[in-house]
Amino acid sequence: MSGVGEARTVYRTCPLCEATCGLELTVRDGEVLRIRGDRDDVFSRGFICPKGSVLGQLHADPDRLRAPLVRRYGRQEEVSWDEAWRVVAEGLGGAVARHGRERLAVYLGNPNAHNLSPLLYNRTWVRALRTRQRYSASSVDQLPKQLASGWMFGSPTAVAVPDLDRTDYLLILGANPMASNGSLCTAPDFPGRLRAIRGRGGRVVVVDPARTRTADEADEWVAIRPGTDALLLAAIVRELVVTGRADPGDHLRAHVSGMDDLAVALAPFGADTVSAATGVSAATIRRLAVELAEAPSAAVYGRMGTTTVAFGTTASWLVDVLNVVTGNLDRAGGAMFPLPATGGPTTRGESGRGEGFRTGRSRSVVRGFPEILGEYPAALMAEEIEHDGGVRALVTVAGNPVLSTPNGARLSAAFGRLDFMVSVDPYLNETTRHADVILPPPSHLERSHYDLVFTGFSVRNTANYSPPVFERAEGQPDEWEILLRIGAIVGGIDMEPSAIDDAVLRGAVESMCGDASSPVHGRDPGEIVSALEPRRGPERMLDLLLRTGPYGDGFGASPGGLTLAALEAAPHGVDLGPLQPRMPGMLRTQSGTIELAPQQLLADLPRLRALVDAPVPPLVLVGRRHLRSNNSWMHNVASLVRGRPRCTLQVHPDDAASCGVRDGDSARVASRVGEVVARVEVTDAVSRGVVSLPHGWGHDVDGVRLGVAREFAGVNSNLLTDEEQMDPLSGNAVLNGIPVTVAPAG
Ligand SMILES: Nc1nc2c(c(=O)[nH]1)N[C@H]1C(S)=C(S)[C@@H](COP(=O)(O)OP(=O)(O)OC[C@H]3O[C@@H](n4cnc5c(=O)[nH]c(N)nc54)[C@H](O)[C@@H]3O)O[C@H]1N2
Ligand SMILES: Nc1nc2c(c(=O)[nH]1)N[C@H]1C(S)=C(S)[C@@H](COP(=O)(O)OP(=O)(O)OC[C@H]3O[C@@H](n4cnc5c(=O)[nH]c(N)nc54)[C@H](O)[C@@H]3O)O[C@H]1N2
Ligand code: SF4
Ligand SMILES: [Mo]
Repeated sequence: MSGVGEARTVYRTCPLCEATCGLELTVRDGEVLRIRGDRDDVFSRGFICPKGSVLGQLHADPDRLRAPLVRRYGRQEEVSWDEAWRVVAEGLGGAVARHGRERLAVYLGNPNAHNLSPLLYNRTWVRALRTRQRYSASSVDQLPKQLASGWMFGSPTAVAVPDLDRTDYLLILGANPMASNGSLCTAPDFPGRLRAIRGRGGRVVVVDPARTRTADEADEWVAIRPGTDALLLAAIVRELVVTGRADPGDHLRAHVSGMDDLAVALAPFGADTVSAATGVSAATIRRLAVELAEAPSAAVYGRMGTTTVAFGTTASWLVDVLNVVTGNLDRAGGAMFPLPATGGPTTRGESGRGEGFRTGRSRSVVRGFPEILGEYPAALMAEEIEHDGGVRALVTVAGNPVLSTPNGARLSAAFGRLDFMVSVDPYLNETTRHADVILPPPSHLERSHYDLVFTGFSVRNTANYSPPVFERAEGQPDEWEILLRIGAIVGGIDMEPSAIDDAVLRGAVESMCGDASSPVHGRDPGEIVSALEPRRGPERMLDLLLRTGPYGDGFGASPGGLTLAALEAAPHGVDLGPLQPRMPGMLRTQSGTIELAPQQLLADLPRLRALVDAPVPPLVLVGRRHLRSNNSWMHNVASLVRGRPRCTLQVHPDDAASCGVRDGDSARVASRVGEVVARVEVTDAVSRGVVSLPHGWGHDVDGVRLGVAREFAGVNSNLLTDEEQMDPLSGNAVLNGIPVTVAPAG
């Protein structure tokens, strides 16, 4: 450690969103003096957004918990770690002993995906709980995309991303990367990469019910009625089929199955048929089909607006069908598959074929909904708690479902009735206020970082490791140690986290040594374990994955290959080059083909056809994001929330007039499940019949410890979203297109 007063410069990947920007931090004595974009970062080249520069404020936030809290007589009080563990053992262990494991639930929130500890150890500790009551933010987000990918390509991790830096034509549906910086498409400086498409003569088209900043930057904005993208996409695909333009291309033709079935199944979705329901003219639909077919290269990219709707899986499937039938899947400038340095399900095992993707190994108790990816939909959590014999104990890790999942009021009430709840979280917020024990993780600057997830969704293959900036405070365990200890307590495993880590590592090495596709196949596991000395914890696991990954040194098999040591010596990251074609080797379907017409999706098409004639609600609610906000949990940083209020209800001028509300008024917004009073912003940036409210707000509830956020409280849009509304294929919540009424408040 440097002496008093000495400033030092360190480099670090931002852990806040999927863009994974490189940051340059100037720090002194446990304090951050300045953060700016790292100009030498191999991927982000100096780009930074306003959130990336507040890691110092988050670290120093007096409301950030630095010691565990235990509820005593209705109040959460600071206690020592030893005391907290005693209460967890008694409370959680006791609840499981009394009620059984199936009445213990787990909810994993979004920051898990940005954090090495849970990414490497969730499987271990969650499995030790031996409960099927598992939930996560996936089912209020990207789950439909993963399900569609699972059925088409055989693996839910096989998500095609637009090859942003080389494409000539980008069709964006339901994403606003100018605010979100991109999702399932890791691209630091997404704005710059978008402008570059147009700069090189390409074209960008945005399909969105709102004229977003991204739509403003595009060549064309196509206003669509919320929830109808699947119809639009089906009509574009059908148009290509009937005009004889549908062709996967020379590179892919032999690896595609189901073209004929697809053509028959989409026959009912003519451009004229879907036009009124989507609000997109038949001429526009036909033109988009021609443009996509004729562009030298093109990529179709769908995000939140296409997944968090009643046809989320169908729309996600059709996005990739469109990429295939325009000949753009798996080729430069099209939609491609990254090859992450740590490998994954599509790099291991037999090449080009697999077991396919299965769901439904268990069913939720109340609605009998099938498990997908080992989880039930987050929208079912309340009902699974409320019934007799329901969930009695809960562990949340890095999640705030009261603000992020539908019908937050019902869920909050259900949480209040639990026997015991543990939250691993740095804040006492709308969700964790229900916890009997809150276990705080180290700050984002006290832990190491590597993007295990987002390198799998990245527009360029790169690898970048960041060591902790600051040492953890005395007594503060690392997050993986917290998680493994919870698993051990509930699982009745009498082992320290370090010993569990040893066992998990040993198991992983043994399985690799027995896997014919691994570079260490046939080697002595003991030799590999020794070669990883003296590393422990996430670093040791990461080194193992890197060295056995597609660019790895294979523990000597490929001298000069990637290791964690090589990344430690490269603080600005290692560039592994542009995306490369990966078909057909990455397929894991049973057929060994890209399945264009999965049975489950075809069987559901009559429901989509019925949407054509369904009554149209006069006013529906959609969500939006703002660059200075990040889901629910960064509103306690003053520099991000000051200024113009951001939690406003955007209303089209015509709708404002017919509802009798004016700009700046308070309006009562009501849905089937609840109501909120929000400040009105009249703007023609939303289409007629659509109102928009951001999520993640509503911090003025009793018992939260968020001094700043409380002042800029806003309202919780998930008091309006409806837990009964879901995509029936994936169980994903419908967060866009909620029927609402708007009236002057009071
Ligand atoms: N600044 C900031 N960045 C973030 C986040 C954040 O909260 N703030 N959150 C991060 C997370 S967790 C995620 S998943 C990503 C999400 O990243 P994006 O997917 O880019 O998310 P949004 O900005 O919500 O954009 C969704 C868009 O869909 C539109 N929309 C709504 N309904 C429909 C519809 O039916 N059809 C179509 N075509 N469009 C529709 C909305 O108007 C909105 O413009 O952002 C990440 N980045
Ligand atoms: N209406 C509507 N609802 C939405 C959305 C929408 O567009 N509209 N978007 C959805 C999407 S895409 C997502 S991803 C979800 C997010 O849903 P959640 O993941 O449930 O919610 P977040 O707001 O991300 O809450 C993150 C929690 O993690 C804590 N945290 C932050 N960093 C760490 C860490 O390093 N370790 C630990 N242990 N905890 C940490 C924070 O304090 C906070 O409590 O919201 C969804 N909800
Ligand atoms: S765009 Fe995302 S990764 Fe980059 S600085 Fe902002 S929050 Fe961090
Ligand atoms: Mo998300």
